[in-house]
Amino acid sequence: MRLPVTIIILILSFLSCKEKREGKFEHNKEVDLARVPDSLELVANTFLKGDFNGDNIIDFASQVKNKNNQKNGILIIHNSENQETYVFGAGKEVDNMTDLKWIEIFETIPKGEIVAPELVDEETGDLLGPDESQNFKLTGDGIYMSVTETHGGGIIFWNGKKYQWYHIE
Ligand SMILES: [Ca+2]
Repeated sequence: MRLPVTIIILILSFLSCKEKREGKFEHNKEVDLARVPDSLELVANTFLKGDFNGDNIIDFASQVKNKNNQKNGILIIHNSENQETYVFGAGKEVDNMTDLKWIEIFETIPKGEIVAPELVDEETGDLLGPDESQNFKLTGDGIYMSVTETHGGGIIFWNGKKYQWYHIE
């Protein structure tokens, strides 16, 4: 009795595999790293998985180094049909920085958390605490980065249309 059941299960799983393979795009598939721009190389052991754009499909992020200018940054690749890629730093400006070589802590912040940027006194440069008027409840997982010693850093998060940066202390 066991054998026929096993065979049926095998046939069913074969059929479902076939369906997926013929489908236009497999959402369970890993992001295709051939999408990494030629100018960038991935920094080892800095990969992050998370649903950064909030569509319930796990995306890819990593620290990267630009081979042309040696500047570091962040690469995000959406696990979607078009595998959209986004680069911050590595020569591209984000919050007046083009090099994110200072990152030591690099991790995800779960969607649903509320984030706010640090309020900085424009004249004195004093840190005044989180600006709660800009509170944002993350709709996708955020990417948090900072320097270990000073805790200065930021968050990159999807605001529904594009990625946004908040300075965090
Ligand atoms: Ca996603």
